[in-house]
Amino acid sequence: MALSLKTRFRIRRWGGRLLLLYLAICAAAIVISLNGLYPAASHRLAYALRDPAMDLTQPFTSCAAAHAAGFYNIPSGSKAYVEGQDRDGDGLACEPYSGGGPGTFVGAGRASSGG
Ligand SMILES: [Ca+2]
Repeated sequence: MALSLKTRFRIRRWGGRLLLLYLAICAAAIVISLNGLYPAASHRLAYALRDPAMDLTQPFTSCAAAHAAGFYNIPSGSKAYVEGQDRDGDGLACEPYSGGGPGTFVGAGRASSGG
């Protein structure tokens, strides 16, 4: 059975669209799976997408969001510093809840630890 040139073109065109749809579904499934497995990564990704330079030019909405993204001890000189997120007023916001948290501040070329 010989297909006409027009029919073969249609099949090829729809095949390409189906392939793109299949790839989009696979990408969505991967993102959803990773989001479930690594929620901290999704917070960091969301922040990275909002701020491509990852230099913390904007404050986090809460310390929980900062911690979920792996940021602690945000110094008062940073644009990400929010006075309301510095409970003890020592110039470091979003400190670990109990000494020696796992995260470090990486914005503005500074790193700090402790409270
Ligand atoms: Ca503090």
